[in-house]
Amino acid sequence: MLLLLAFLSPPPFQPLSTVTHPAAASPVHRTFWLTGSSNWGWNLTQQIGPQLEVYDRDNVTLMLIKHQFDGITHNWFLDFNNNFVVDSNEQATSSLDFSSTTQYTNFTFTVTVEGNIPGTGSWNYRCKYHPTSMFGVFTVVSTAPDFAVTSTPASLTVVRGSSNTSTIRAVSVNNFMGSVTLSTTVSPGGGPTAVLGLGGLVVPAGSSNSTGLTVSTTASTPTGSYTISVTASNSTVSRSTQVSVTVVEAVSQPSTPPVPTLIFAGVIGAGVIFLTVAALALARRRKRENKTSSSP
Ligand SMILES: [Cu+2]
Repeated sequence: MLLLLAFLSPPPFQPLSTVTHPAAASPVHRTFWLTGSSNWGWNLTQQIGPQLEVYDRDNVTLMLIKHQFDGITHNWFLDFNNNFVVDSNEQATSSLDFSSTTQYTNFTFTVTVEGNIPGTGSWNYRCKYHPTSMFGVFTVVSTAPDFAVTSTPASLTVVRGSSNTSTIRAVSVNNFMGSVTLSTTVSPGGGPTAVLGLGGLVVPAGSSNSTGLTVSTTASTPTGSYTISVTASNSTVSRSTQVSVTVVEAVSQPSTPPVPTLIFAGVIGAGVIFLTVAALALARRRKRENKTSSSP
């Protein structure tokens, strides 16, 4: 009875975390620990197993063991064409059969893109004997020098008749070092114009460089949404970023009439004359009062 219950509910087992997020783009030895169960999948995940992530040329070791409540033999493999069976080109990624509940079976292979792995990307790993209940995702990340392009901000609002700017940045990926040329396209046509501050950027290894993208409109540019694609390319690679542009109607503001300089000068002049006359009149009156009071 107890044994039956153990099969009906997942056994008290803590799934091992086997996901790695590789930081270095150089070959690394990575070890993943996987416990197989035909009923509960890899590491008792029940559905999709742990995601395994590696870089091209990494040395990968799988530590494979059978779960204690599982009575069947397993075998780990990469199913590149997703047909649930080990094909000839998948043999190199197929482990030995394992059925021990106490001793790990050690399977080591070196990931080589276009060698034993068809390319960078993701594939399902499976158990050769239980391919539908025991599977997960195996991801191979490229180590090839590359670059990315970003736009900050990625969306701009431009008031009709004015302009706005975004910063375009080319970023080194996997230690890429070199120069890239920049180009822009605006769609649909007939909208704003896009002008880059520089026609190309030098990208230092492990760093980035940027230039400004000025998006200009005239009073007659149709309002609406536009997409500006900025493409950075060298002889082998092209990477793009998009800037969403919304051209809006200029908000009509209440016009403030200009104050003519003449009126302004006239008012000041009149004030000066008034004050002068008033001061003279006051002085004359004081003099007269003084005369009156001083007479015997
Ligand atoms: Cu299996």
